[in-house]
This record gives sequence, structure tokens and C-alpha cells, in this order.
Amino acid sequence: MTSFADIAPALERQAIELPSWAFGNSGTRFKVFGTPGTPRSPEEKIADAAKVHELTGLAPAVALHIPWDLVDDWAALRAYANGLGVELGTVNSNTFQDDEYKFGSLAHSDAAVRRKAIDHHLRCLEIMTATGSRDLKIWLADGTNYPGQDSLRARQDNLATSLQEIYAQLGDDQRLVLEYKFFEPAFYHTDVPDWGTSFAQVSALGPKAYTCLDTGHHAPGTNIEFIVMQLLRLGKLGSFDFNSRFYADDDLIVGAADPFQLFRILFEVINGGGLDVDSPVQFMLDQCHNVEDKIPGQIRSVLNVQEMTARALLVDRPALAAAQAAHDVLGANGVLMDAFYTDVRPALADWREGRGLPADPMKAYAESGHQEKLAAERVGGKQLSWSA
Ligand code: RM4
Ligand code: MN
Repeated sequence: MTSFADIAPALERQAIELPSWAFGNSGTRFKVFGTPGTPRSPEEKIADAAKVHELTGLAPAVALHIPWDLVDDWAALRAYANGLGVELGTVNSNTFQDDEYKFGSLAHSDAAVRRKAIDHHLRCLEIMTATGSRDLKIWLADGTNYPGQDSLRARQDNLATSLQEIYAQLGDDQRLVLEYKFFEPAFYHTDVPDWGTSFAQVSALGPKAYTCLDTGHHAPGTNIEFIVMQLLRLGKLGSFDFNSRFYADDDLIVGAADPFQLFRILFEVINGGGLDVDSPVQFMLDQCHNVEDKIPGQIRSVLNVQEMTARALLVDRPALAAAQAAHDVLGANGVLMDAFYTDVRPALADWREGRGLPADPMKAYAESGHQEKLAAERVGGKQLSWSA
């Protein structure tokens, strides 16, 4: 049996970046509802992320989205974040909101549009140098809606050339991670639809380029943990965007729709060394909180990841290996399920208390009056949304 003491060092290493946009208002294409206390500036988003870290000890960095989080003084923003106990993390580029990007960005057929998109990424790299961020995460809305609309092959070649130019400007300690998504906003084809395309593109770039796996970006029924295993095996799993979905790219709280899937993913992460000291895997959330409060939504999210990580670490690996070697199909499956059904919440509450953290961060937040304080303080100004 694996005990909780055995897994504590690995749990200690767990760090999950929070997306700044999770703290802004968000919604569907039908309506975005405002919430009292919503941030009105990048600083206020960072303060909210820092609160999540303060109560959980799990979220030491905040990912930025450019231009949503543009400020004049990056050194000042970095100092502000550090003062609150968090770092500035992954910089997410945005080439999907300007009119010029109607037919794509890095894969566009027109060199002038590609130039604009490449320059945006070069600007992101400059920002990263000022913020101390390691990763440039690229997600593209590029694709087409109708067969024949554009050349699939030419677009793939354009993408490769554009990425090369960005990659060439990476600093020694900087990385590029390329995210894939099988559909939306384009519906016939997406220029980076799947892990294989991302893998082919980043492999052609070099050792500082990796794939980003967003858990919501697969067709229903996809065996995501297999992809996790394969990318780790190939040394190209750079980061996760965690969230959960029932139907499409729902961006709901990670582990809410299918905790067992999250467990299976984390089991493969651990098997592949993704939680080791020198792991290249950056854990991040990519979520929106449309109807629930955002700070507790993020607290719940990081706790869900921690709970499923603990369960996946608890798998009795010698017993599993023995059952697998004996082709004991049900025995092997039983070893995995025993770990999955272990309630780790009391042990994690003790773990937190041992670190001076609240045993129950959700309760501590609710009882702190912080949400009410933010609602009273943050009056006037424009509440930010996930798209601004
Ligand atoms: C995209 C993708 C990106 C995220 C944006 C907001 O669907 O998942 O990672 O930055 O949404
Ligand atoms: Mn994502």
C-alpha cells in the first residue's frame, strides 16, 4: 500500500497557474452577466489570483493574455504580483479579435496579415522578458468553414514559416507551446486541430517548442490520457490547460464533469514523469466562471486537481505491475479503482494545516467576508470580461 506520507513530496511540488481571464466576467454568446466585485484592471485580477494561492498554496503564478492584460509598466506589474506572493506566468497571445484576422492569422494566405500576427507574438516575447515569463502559449482561431475555401496544405506551410520566425526570437530560457483544438471558431477545418499536428509543427521548430493540451479541445469520447502518455513519451508535453466539458469547449471547472477522467489523466502524467522535479509540464487552468463566483471557482478547481493528483499518486504501483504481468485484467483494474475511490480530502486538510493553510479553503474564503469586501470596494470603473 502506498501511504499519504509517501506521496507528500510529490504533492509539495504541485503548482497550477491561474488564467487572469478566469477572474473577469464571461458568458455564452447570448449574455455575459456582471458580478459585484469583478476586477477592473490587470492588477485586480492578479490580486484575486493571489487570494487563491494564499488559501490553497497551489497557485503561485498567473497567466496573462495579451492584449487583454496590457499595461504600460511591466516591471511595476511584476513587482505588484511578487508583493502579493505570486509570479507572472505564461503569456497567451491573441490573434483572434482584430478584423484583419477574419480568415486567420499565422496561417493566413496573405503575407501582410501573417506579418501582423508574427509581430504580435514578437511583442509578447518582449513582454515575457519584462515579466520573467518562461512560456509563450499560442492558440490560433485559424481555419476554414467550407471545403475548398482555402488550401489546407498552403496554410500548414504558412503556419510553419510563421512559427519559425517566432521561435527564432525565443530567449535561452523561453519556450513556445502550441495548443490544438479540433473545431471552433472554424467549423470545417482548424489549422492546428489535434496533438499530431501540434507535435509535427513543434518538432520541426526545435527543443524549445512543445505541445499544449487543453482538456476541453477534443472530440467526445477521445482517450485524452493516451495522448498525455504519448506526448510525455515523445518529450513534447509542455503544458496543460485544465478545464472540463460536457459537450464542446465548455471551459467549466476542471474535474467537475468527469473526475475519473481527470484521475486517469493525472495517473498518466505521473507515470510519464510529468510531476518529477525536472518535468517540462506546466499545469495551468483555462476556465471561465459564468454563473458561479470566480475566486471560489478557482479555489475549487485547484483543489480538484490536487485531489485527483493525490489519488493518482496513491495507486499501488507494485501491485499494479504484478497484476499486469500476470494478465490479471480485473485485478489490475481493481488496483486503479481502489486508488480512485480513496477519499483523500481529510488527509489533504491535514496536509494544509501542517503548512499554515486553512483546512477547508472554500469555507475559509466564504467566512472571510472577502467577496463582500471586494463588492463594496470595486465600484465604478469598467468590469473586465474574458475578452477585454
Ligand atoms: C481558447 C484557448 C486558449 C485560451 C482562449 C481564451 O479557446 O483555449 O487557450 O487562451 O480560448
Ligand atoms: Mn486553452
